[in-house]
Amino acid sequence: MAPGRVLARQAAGAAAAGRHSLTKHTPASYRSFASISQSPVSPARNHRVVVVGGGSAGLAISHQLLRSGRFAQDDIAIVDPAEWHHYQPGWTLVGGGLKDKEQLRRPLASLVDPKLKLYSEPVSSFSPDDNSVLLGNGSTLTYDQLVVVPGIKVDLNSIKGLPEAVSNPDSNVSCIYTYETVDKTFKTIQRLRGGQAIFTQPAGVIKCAGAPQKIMWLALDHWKRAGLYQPQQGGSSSSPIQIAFATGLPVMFGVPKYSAALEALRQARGVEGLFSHDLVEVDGETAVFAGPDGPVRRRFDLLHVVPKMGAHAFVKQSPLANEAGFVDVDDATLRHKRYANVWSAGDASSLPTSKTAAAITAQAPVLVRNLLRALEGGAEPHPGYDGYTSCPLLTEYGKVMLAEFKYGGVPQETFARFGWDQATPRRAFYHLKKDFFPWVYYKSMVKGTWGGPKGWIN
Ligand code: UQ1
Repeated sequence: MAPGRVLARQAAGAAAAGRHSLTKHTPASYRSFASISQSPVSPARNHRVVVVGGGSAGLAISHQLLRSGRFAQDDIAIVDPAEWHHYQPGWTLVGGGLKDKEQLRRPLASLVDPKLKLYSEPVSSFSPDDNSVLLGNGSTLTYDQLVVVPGIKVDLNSIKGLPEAVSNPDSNVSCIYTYETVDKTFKTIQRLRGGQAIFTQPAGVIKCAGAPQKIMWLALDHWKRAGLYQPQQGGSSSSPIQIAFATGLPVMFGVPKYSAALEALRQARGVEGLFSHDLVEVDGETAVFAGPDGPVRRRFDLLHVVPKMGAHAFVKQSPLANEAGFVDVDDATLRHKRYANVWSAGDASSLPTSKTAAAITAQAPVLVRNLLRALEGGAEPHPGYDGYTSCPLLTEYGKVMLAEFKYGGVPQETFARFGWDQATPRRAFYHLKKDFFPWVYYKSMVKGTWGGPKGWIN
């Protein structure tokens, strides 16, 4: 997961934050400026590095590049139309009533060093053969090196009936994956007094693959404390609330070690598992799934939906994309497989690992090192990324299972040195997730000085 991708542009407002000129030129006004400078077409602005995306990856990478000391004013540009940058890993905590969503966002412009040039514009298209990027206002940027990190799109429209259901304040349907809908989740959890609760996870790639069940574990704990949930004993269902986890996957989690621990929790806590059930429609108070043997309809009293996600159209339709629409980079060097001066990381990339901010702490230094080598004369990139990613899985209020792993689903646990098995949920990990990570993120990670499990860098 990575924050900062609310691409719907809002009024300029706080984005100005004093340091950058975010004045937007319409194509027409741009042409009139161009004609004053007697140029028939919009002049291209050249930057040594153009970074597309001001999310976790974009900010960490641009500031790490800047801190190398090898760049002058405006050598590096960031392109992102978003007014706000969001700490999205905190949205599960908002859904569980532990944080306010407003606390987790900052004006994007306030996070961008004044030595970087911020273009508050969407990208229209990439022309990697010409080393150029066309912006939504009709202007063109050219570059020596391009970093493509715009994240992925959370697609509420991928589920029939979902946009209407989540935006209806009276329905008990919500989603922690968008800023607009994240705070509805806790309201629905608080007002449910009985009946069937269903939490879904789609088939296909999503960011933070653990979040769909994190919110379920918090809800379960909330209802348990309120006396509304008891695990079913021997098939009896005296519990006022019943809980089902309906996932498009055949298992609880993609990494066998943590999947086994989560499956044991599911059984011990009496949660019904609907595996290989992919939500396709919300029809009033009925959820419709593509099940293993055909359509399955289940009535619900509360529904938490995780919709499908995928590449932004401007990436998918570009020469940079692979078949699935992700930026087609080498798994270890993060360099594009066909364009030697193009790089990617984070959610938009093809890297076959779980999409999280933790992954970016390991990816960014590798990308930066290799890009700097390329700028200096093309030494072969270093295959330094091993797929590290992490999912701090909230299993109840006060406990987190800190899943950490690399390519191949192989555990790589930072706290093994204390003799801890990280499949066991712990209070210390809860405080890392709830207090330390949000703090270090804005204090350090977006400024390019946080290396995740490696601690402070630069
Ligand atoms: C991390 O650095 C980080 O970013 C601030 C997270 O937040 C989203 C994480 O979830 C994790 C696991 C890390 C990795 C750092 C350590 C110390 C394990």
